[in-house]
Amino acid sequence: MPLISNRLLFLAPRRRIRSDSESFAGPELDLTLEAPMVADATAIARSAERDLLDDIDRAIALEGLASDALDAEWRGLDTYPRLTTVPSVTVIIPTLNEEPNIAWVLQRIPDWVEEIIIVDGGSKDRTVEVARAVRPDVRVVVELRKGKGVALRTGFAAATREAIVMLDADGSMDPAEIEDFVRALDAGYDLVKGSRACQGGDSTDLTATRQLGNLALRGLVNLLYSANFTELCYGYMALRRTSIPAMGLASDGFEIETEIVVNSLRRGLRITEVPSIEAQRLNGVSHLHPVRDGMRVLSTILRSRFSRTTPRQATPPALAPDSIG
Ligand SMILES: Nc1nc2c(ncn2[C@@H]2O[C@H](COP(=O)(O)OP(=O)(O)O)[C@@H](O)[C@H]2O)c(=O)[nH]1
Ligand SMILES: [Mg+2]
Repeated sequence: MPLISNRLLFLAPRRRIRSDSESFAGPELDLTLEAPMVADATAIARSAERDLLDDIDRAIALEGLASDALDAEWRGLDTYPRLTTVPSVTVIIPTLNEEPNIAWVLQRIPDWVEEIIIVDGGSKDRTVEVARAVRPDVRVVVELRKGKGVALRTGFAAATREAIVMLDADGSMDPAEIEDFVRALDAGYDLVKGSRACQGGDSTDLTATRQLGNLALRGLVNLLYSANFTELCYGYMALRRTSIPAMGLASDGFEIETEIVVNSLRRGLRITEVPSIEAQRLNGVSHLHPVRDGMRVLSTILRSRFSRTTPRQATPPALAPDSIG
C-alpha cells in the first residue's frame, strides 16, 4: 500500500438523495449505495467539478481500511458527500529576504498541500508578513543560524506530513511540479531529485561557472557511487519523512542538497529523478557563492564516500526560541 494516496473516492451525497425521495422507507444503506468512483485528486481539482470539493462535509482517511471497515464507516455517517484521501505533504521553503518573490511562490502551491512551512533566516524585509497575508495557514519557523542547510534541517524537524518537498522562495522553481515529485515518492522512492538536465528538464538560471561546477561534481558522484544522475546541485527535491533520520544530515549551507543525495546513496535508499524546469529568480540576487559553496559540496562528497562510519543523524537543530508555529 503506498504511503501516500492521491485518490478521491466520490460517493453519492446521502442528504441530497434523502430529500429527493421523501417517501423512502427502505433500509438506510440503500440510500447511499452508489458505486464509489475512484478519481485522481488533482485531475478533479483542476476539472469543472472543482466545486464538488467545496461541500465535503467530512473527510475520512481510508488508507488501510478493509472493505467491511469501510462499510461500517459508511453506515455510521450522517452526511458524507465524499470520502477522500489526499497526499500527505509538507512543503518546506527556506527564506532569506524574499519579500518580492514569496507571494508568487505561495500562490502557486497546489491547494491539496496540507502543510507549508517557511523557515525564515531573519529576513530584514517583509517576507514573513507577505507570506502570512497570502497564506494565513502558513507555519513560520524562525531559524537565525545562517545557511540553507540549517534552515532545511530545522524545517525537517518541524514537518509533520509523510512527504516533504523542498522548494525555494525566489520563484525559480515552479510549485506546479510538486505533483510530479509526490507521485514519484508515492511510487515507492525515498528521495526524488529534480533534474534540469534530463529529458524534459531545463534551466535559464545556470551561469557558465555553475554549469561547469555542477558537471564536475555530478561526474565525481557518479564515479564514486556508480550512479548515473543527470543532476547534482539542485534544491528541488522531495523526501519521505521517515527516511530522513537515515540520511544523517549535518550540513549547514547549500551543500545540504548534495549531502542528502550522497548519504542516501550510502544508505541504499531508493532514489529517482524527475524533470524540472528552473527559471531565474524573480527578484534579488542569489545567496550562493559558487567557489566557496562548490568547495563545500566537494568536501561533502569526499567525506561521505571515504568516512568509515555510516551517516548518523546530527542532533536535530533546536528550534530558535522565537520560533512560531
Ligand atoms: N532561512 C534561510 N534561507 C536561506 C538562506 N540562504 C538562502 N536561503 C534561501 O534558500 C533558497 C535558495 O537560495 P538562493 O539564494 O536562491 O540560491 P541559489 O538558488 O542557489 O542561487 C532561497 O529561498 C533563499 O531565500 C539562509 O541562510 N537562511
Ligand atoms: Mg535561487
